[in-house]
Amino acid sequence: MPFHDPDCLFCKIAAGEVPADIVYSDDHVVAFRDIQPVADEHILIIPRKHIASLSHLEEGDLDIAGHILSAAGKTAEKAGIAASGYRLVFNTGPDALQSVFHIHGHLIGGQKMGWPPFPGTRVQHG
Ligand code: DGP
Repeated sequence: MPFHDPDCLFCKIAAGEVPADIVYSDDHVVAFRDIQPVADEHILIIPRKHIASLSHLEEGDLDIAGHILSAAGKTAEKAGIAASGYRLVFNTGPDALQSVFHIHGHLIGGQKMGWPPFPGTRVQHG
């Protein structure tokens, strides 16, 4: 898989080819506001390297995973939600409704949230 996939929307955002409301960026990641926010604050954190999903992370990408997690706190700080709290969600695969196949953590906050995060009854196992 090449570092930059010319057909990938989030690769284009990382390269500055598609505009986005960028909150934080460094050599490894870019964090920008989601175009369809589900919370008062909703920011996507992506690696600059094209990786389709969490399931496609390889041993050699572990530093990238660390950079994404490390950027979450810095991004939350910049967005002013570090103290009030936030979630970092990685929709992965069809059940989770992943729609863009370039790893992205949804950093959501700016309001009180519920748990569990989905409506309906919890499935009982065992
Ligand atoms: P997911 O469904 O987990 O793959 O999330 C993809 C998110 O990407 C979704 O919440 C909407 C967001 N999104 C899609 N296209 C764009 C875009 O062009 N710009 C921005 N900022 N966000 C986008």
